[in-house]
Amino acid sequence: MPNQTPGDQYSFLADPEVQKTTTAFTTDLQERLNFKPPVCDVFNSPATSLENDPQYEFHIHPAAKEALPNIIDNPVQRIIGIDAPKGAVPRDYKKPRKIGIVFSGGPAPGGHNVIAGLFDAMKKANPKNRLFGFILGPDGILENDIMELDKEIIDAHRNLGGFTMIKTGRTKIDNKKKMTIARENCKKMNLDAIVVVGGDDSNTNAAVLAQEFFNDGIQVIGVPKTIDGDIQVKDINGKVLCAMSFGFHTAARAFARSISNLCTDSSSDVKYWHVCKVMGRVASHLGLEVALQVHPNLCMIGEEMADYIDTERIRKANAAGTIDYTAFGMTLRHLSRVICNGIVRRAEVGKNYGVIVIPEGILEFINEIQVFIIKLNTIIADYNQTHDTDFHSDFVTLDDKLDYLRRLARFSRENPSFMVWNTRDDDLFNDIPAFFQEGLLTERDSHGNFQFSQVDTEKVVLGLVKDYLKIRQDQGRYKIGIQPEWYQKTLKKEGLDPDYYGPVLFKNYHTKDAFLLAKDSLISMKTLNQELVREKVIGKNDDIPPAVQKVFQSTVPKFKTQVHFYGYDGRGNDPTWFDCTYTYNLGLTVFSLIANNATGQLAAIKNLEKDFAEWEPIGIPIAPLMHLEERNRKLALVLERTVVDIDSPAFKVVKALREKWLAAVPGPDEYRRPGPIRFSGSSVDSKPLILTLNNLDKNKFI
Ligand code: FBP
Repeated sequence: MPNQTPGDQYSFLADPEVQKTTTAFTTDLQERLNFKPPVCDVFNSPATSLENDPQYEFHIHPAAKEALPNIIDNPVQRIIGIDAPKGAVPRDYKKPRKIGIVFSGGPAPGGHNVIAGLFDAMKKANPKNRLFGFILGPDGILENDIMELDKEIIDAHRNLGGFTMIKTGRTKIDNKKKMTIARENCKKMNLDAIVVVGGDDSNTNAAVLAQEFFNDGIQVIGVPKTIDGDIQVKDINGKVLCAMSFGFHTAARAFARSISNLCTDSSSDVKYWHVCKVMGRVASHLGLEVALQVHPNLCMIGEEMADYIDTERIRKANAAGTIDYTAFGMTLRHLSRVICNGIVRRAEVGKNYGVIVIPEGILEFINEIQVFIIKLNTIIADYNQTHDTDFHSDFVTLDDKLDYLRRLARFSRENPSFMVWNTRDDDLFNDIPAFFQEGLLTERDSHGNFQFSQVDTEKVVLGLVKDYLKIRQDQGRYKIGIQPEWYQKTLKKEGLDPDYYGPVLFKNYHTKDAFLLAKDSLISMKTLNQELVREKVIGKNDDIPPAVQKVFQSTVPKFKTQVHFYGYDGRGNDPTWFDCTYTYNLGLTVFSLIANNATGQLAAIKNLEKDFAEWEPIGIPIAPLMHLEERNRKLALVLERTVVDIDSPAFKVVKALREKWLAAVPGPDEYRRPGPIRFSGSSVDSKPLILTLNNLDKNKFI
């Protein structure tokens, strides 16, 4: 067009309606930013102090006592309000402070509110207090990459998901050199305290830093973050101190909402099995919560697999006077059988569709995979140690890695004392699909953890399921059940007598009201033809009537799947009311701990499982929660992760309802619609369902 400048070309963007429609500052966003989470009553006081709560007991590991002497005897501390007039707030409490905060590990909804709560409490105590964020996780501490967090940036992130304000990272400050750099940088900045918002490994790091910085007077406070829900704290008598890490509720609600939509879609076009892998590196808490929220047809819980005992195998072994070690814990093959049985049973009532929930970390609980993971962890760590280089840089392709393993297997033949990788391991490993081999050989994270999110767990399980379904189909033991009315209608439409063909086609033709099941022997048009001729229903040279062909074809299952991964999307979700309020109060708790000179404590809110009015901010000592675990081939002191307790009410409820949710009976499915994440109003979904169930009287669940 003549005489048109590039600016003119887009002049329509100045139109107020276009601007209103395209602004990123939506009404929903404004509402979120303006939301003020309620605060626990103690925080309405002008200041707070700490009170020891001696009712809790911990089993203290001697290694923790030795490594963390200055913080091992920390008590559980309750935060209480001081009703002093403003001027009478203790001087120490309101002295000017500089505090640094770092996000560590995967994002979890609510992190920004920890910062907002801390900032508001700091400013309330003394407007001169200053807050700094380390950029990109612990790397920010090591590289002195830090930014001051002022009201403007904090206000722009209130109640929003992600860790976008200061980002995050997975670096660990795990050796003397890094520790010295961290100390120097914190001192250079004159920091009074640092706050580590992280999961089990990061809070382990927080405890180590608290010990290291103890004599420097730099306090360290941890905050329980992870969507995986595996930071839950109880004392040795089972008294709950922290029922759930933050971020879990939002992620579970987000996953459940999407999976519920799949249930609706799947039961509408009735042709797909949707296989949904749900995040959670090891523990299946997210899978369990999603199951309770959605009522999928099948849901696997890793912890249950580890506990599985094959009584039939044990019986056979006893009879033979031997011990069958494979009878303990579920094998991959057995897992695929359990899934297949569900699929086959639904097919028999005409339901050739459904939804399966598989936790990301399920393979961790499968015996044979666990063995591979441990062996490969050892091999990789040994290689790195011996060669002072990196296994993954030296063996770039899968073939290179397999070749190295083969050499180890050969070595073991010549040196029987080398047992880490023998020829049997090598043969078994070579039997599994290449993508899974690759997954098992992926780089471990900086904490030495196997990265389950990098493995196509669902593909591994599905591959086996498909193979077994094919076997059952070939044996004639996987059929789609036919509605009797439809059968009658289809044959009559062609002028055929249903009762003439029925007994030849179906094994249960005369069972009243049952879905009709084709005989096992009918597995192809050819076998159908043979059967009809043998039973003299058609002549040798006759064609099978089209209506009979149509009926037969409808009994042949097509196992069509759609695979989904629910992880990063839920992790980035804007927090629910529960997580917004939880994290804001965690931020306030962090400041109370710091202002009252605590260090080596985990900020927490007790009674999360109860109504908000009963929530109680506390500090939990981190050191007594540590135990020894093998990491990178060495025993390391780490914060103990909580996995799903298969004796818990929540698990027992899922177990008891599984058969109902499978819905392998005529009639509708049992799906539950958890609805969208709402920011107001109260419902049973306002907090994790597992918290509500696990808070019920356990005696009812025996
Ligand atoms: P955190 O324990 O650090 O909170 O991370 C949990 C998690 O979201 C897991 O569920 C998942 O396996 C893992 O992070 C994915 O890690 P990455 O972000 O490095 O891919």
